[in-house]
Order: sequence, then C-alpha cells, then structure tokens
Amino acid sequence: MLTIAVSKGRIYEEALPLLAEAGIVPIDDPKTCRKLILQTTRDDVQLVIIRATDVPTFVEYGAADLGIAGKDVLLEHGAEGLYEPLDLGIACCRLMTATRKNAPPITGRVRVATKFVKIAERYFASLGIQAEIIKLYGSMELAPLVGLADCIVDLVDTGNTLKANDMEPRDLIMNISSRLVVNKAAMKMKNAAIAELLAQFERTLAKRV
Ligand code: PRT
Ligand code: MG
Repeated sequence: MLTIAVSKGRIYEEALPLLAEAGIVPIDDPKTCRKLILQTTRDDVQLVIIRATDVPTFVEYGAADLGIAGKDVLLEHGAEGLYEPLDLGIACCRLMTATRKNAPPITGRVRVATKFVKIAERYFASLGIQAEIIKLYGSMELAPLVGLADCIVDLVDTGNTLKANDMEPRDLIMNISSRLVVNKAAMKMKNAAIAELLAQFERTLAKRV
C-alpha cells in the first residue's frame, strides 16, 4: 500500500488530474465528506488529507510514503529528512515582500510580519538588512495597516489580496510550486511502486510543456 499526503484546497484540486493519469481517483470528495483517509480507484494507493504545513512531517516520519507540498512549506520545514524528486508545477505563486502602497523604501532596521520565519530571516540576512521577524499564522496583510510591521513576506498569486488591503508587492524572494516528496525509507522499501508512480507523473508533466 502506498499512502500519499495531500492538503485540501488548491493543491488537492491541481493534483487531481496528475493523480488521475496514474489511475488514482479518490472514491470520496474531501470537500463533502469528513474522511481523512481516502480510498482510491487503485487498491494499492490511499490519500491522507492533512494541513499543508503538516505534509513534510507525515512524510518524514513515514506516516505517508509520499506527499505533495509547496516549496514554501518545504523550505520552512527543512526538507533534510525527505527526498524531493519532482517539481509538479502546480499551485504556483510567488513569495514576495510587500508593504503599504507608496511606503518609503526599506532602509536600516525593518519589522517584518510573516508565517515564513526561516525564509524571511535568511532573505533579509542575505541582503545585509537587520530584520525583526514577527511570526503570524495568517492575515499578514493586516500587520502593516495597524502598525505591527513595516513589511510582510507572503505568497502572492493574482495580487488581489494585497490590492484589496492598500498594499503593494515589492521584491520577489522566489517562485513557488508544489513538489512531490518521498520518505527516505519508503524510497528503498517500496522502490518499484514509487519508481513507477514517479515515471507516470514525469510522463504527464512532459506532455504539459
Ligand atoms: O489554508 P490553510 O491554513 O489550511 O493552510 P495553507 O494556507 O498553508 O494552505 P493553502 O491550501 O492555502 O496553500 C497551500 C499551498 O498552496 C501553499 O503552501 C503554496 O505553496 C500554494 N499557493 C499557491 C498558495 C497561493 N498560491 C496563494 N495565493 N498559498 C496561499 N496563497 C494565499 C496567500 O497567502 C495570500 O493570502 O492567497 C493569498 C494571495 O492570493 P492573491 O491571488 O490574492 O495574490
Ligand atoms: Mg490558506
């Protein structure tokens, strides 16, 4: 049995066609059913539906053999305990700094609100900017509006969320997409099944370009 960890929402939606090409179609819809373990049309594959930030943890500990997670989540988690063999090119967005509209350029010490503490620390250190990082769990856009921070580090897709809050994107930290991750022991113990699945995903992705 292969267990694949996926988060509900955009990653799940965009992973479905990829999984379907490998013959993996969930029997239940996680939007309407409360099951956390989904059986699929393949007897040898099941999905576990978890929070996006928990995917690396499940895979690292072998609770799932494989997982699909954003590069943002993997960088923040630290992916030393995992293999990351494939960029799936789904759930794409940009990790950016953003400020209030027309805010002065960042100089000297800066207060940054983000849920990506490690990434933000590394980024500002690489620029030689002294940053005080304030960890938030959501609604980052609010922080500069209420004087909690000068700037945020967050994911941007259309930019509509920033615009709606009188903010604007500043610098691109990196482009983000979702990756397939594999438990290191499973890669050895279940090599045939995992290699076959990887090859199928690669064929599907090759057709997309
Ligand atoms: O929502 P939950 O708290 O359960 O967890 P999560 O936010 O980590 O999960 P989810 O499903 O929202 O995101 C999972 C993954 O999708 C992320 O780790 C990213 O790799 C990827 N992804 C792609 C995004 C976006 N695009 C995105 N736009 N994740 C979040 N957003 C948010 C962003 O944080 C901001 O609030 O959407 C808003 C910006 O969108 P625009 O279109 O207004 O710019
Ligand atoms: Mg979210």
